[in-house]
Amino acid sequence: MSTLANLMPTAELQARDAAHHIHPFTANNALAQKGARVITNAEGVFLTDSDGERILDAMAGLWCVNIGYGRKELADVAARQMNELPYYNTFFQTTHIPAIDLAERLARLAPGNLNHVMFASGGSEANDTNMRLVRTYWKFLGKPSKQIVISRWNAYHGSTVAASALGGMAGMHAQGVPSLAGIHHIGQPNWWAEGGDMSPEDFGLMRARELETAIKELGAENVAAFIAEPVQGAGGVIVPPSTYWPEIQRICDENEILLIADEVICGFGRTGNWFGTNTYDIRPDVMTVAKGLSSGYQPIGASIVSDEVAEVIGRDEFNHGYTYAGHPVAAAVANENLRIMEDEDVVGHVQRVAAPHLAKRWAELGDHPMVGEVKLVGMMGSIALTPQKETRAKFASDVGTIGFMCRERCFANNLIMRHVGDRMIISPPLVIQPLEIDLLIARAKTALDETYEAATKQGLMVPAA
Ligand code: PXG
Repeated sequence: MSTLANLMPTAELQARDAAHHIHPFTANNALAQKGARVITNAEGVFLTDSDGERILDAMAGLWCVNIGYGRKELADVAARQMNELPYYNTFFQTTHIPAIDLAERLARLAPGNLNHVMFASGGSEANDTNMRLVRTYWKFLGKPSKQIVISRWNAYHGSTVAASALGGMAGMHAQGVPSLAGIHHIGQPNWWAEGGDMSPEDFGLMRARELETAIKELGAENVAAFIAEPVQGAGGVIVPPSTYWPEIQRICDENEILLIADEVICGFGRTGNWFGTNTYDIRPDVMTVAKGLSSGYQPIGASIVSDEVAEVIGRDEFNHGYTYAGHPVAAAVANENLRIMEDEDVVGHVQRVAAPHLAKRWAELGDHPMVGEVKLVGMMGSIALTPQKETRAKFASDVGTIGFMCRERCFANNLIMRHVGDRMIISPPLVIQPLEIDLLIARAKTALDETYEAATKQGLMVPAA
């Protein structure tokens, strides 16, 4: 296998990285001391680092490399498109073939009447678009007071100013997010952490009805939309109780509120169907997509909107757009990625092979002494670490202490499994094969055993008071 980058000693690459490169969501000074792991190439579900270690990537990059690494077709399409038309915009009465092809394909794949696509370069940008789009929709309809977008605590909708305000990550709100007027948050359907003595079903209903209460308090005449991920991803793969989505749909329908499904993670097969919207039988007016759209091979995102929303937004000029919206190279690569997904029936592979095998093996982790809740929808899963599963106890140590320890043990065992607080999460490439799933589980068990041993030795297996 050819390697382009690891001609230099790892320590030297790390030193140069530390000297000039600021990493996202990272305490950079601490990382500089330790040195970042240098990833040099990848194939299938495996990454290779600059020391030649092969790492099983159970996060598909950042929830995005759905068809796996090393698909030459995508590189070929990118090169061809670069030679033919490397760039042109679609602002001023022009268009190009990759944007036409991709918009048409997305309209065919997206559920229901979601037939119109506005492009962006990623999920954050697409959610910024959505924020302005739903407000402009109501303005064009003669209801300009409908401006508030309701979201949820512990939601992730991106890192731009609007998207981070829309999201519900406390750590992000604490850092430079202005309190954008017109965003309101309600609780999340996280039964394990917040459900108390309620049954998951009752808790799901209660959390959904917080939307109804919020709409009543704010006035339906002031609310533009509700935005949510079908399954919260970055929040820790929080799978909502079965009662949650039907109730949310009812409330949106009865109150003339647009529903925005943020499918940036759930889209393109992740939940076992083309969209999370299919899995939960949701009828959104707007869908945010990115990540799996191109399997991460190019930066691209989009808002996919209903016939009705598109008609209204088309009544006048919508003063919005990004230079790279529908970039021809990104669009061509996304289109080829989706062609492969369709021709190779990747969603069928998930339904028939990968998800059933992963479900069986992932459930085994529930036998581990420090694993509580075990959740999996299609190919996104989580386990809650706990010092006492019967009581769903949190650890006495700071949130994330044990999760971080476990992630470090995964990393040391050549498995990429993330932690969110004290939950461990996975989202492997959809093309993963059963033997690779077995390896994933074996490494996860080793990492859990090592974490348990260390936590016990350090006296950390203690429930919070
Ligand atoms: N919506 C959702 C649901 C996402 O998961 C975005 C929007 C923003 O997309 P872009 O392409 O602008 O990043 C995301 C992104 C993590 C992590 O730590 C998750 C994301 C991004 C970065 C880190 O799990 N999701």
